[in-house]
Amino acid sequence: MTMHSLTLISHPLCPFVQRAAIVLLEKQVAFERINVDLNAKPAWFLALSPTAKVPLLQIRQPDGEEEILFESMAICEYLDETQPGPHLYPANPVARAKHRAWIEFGSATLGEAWGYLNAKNHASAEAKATSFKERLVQLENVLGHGPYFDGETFGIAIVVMSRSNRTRSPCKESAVHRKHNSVRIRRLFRCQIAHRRSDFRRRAVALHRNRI
Ligand SMILES: N[C@@H](CCC(=O)N[C@@H](CS)C(=O)NCC(=O)O)C(=O)O
Repeated sequence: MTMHSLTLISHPLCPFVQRAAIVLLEKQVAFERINVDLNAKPAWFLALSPTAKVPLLQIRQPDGEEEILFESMAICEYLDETQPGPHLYPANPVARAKHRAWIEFGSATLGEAWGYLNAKNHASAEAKATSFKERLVQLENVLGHGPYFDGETFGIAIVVMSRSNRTRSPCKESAVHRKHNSVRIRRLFRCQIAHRRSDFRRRAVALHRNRI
């Protein structure tokens, strides 16, 4: 294993960043974290990020060579392939393809939650909430007895699905409405993935300690 250093260029609330951070923690890989102000993106960040989005993973080799990766799932796959520890994708190609497909589904579900929290009017909020809830039911069904996507095995798909529950409302609407929204989001997720078993709670505590 090459002795490179890893820096996760982040934002504290970003669920896409949290995916990469969970994989790093799960694999027990040391990394640094730099938070970027997404409301005032620094020039160095814009120069590194083709999409102007977090996360970025900066990989520094001992010889000074540096690589930058963007897109959370590309980062997670790179980490899974290069870092020691249990693999977070299944070895079986069919199972792996299913994981990737449900990861896409999980990302789109996150988009619905975001759309709900940022809805400009009641009608679109309701439409987003409905489709969000339908997707949660689908996720709940595919999880079966859990606690993870593949039963007892912790994997990348559950990482992606579970991070949506940290979504918070940005400040587009009044404080009261925001509070109402975030209570509703929590309620929507209550039956979901995050606290299924004590093992997941242990991981949640580790995440909290690492402030991701
Ligand atoms: N598809 C990207 C999405 C990343 C993303 O949307 N990041 C948000 C923060 S959660 C961001 O950086 N937004 C800044 C912007 O859109 O200006 C990924 O998976 O990495």
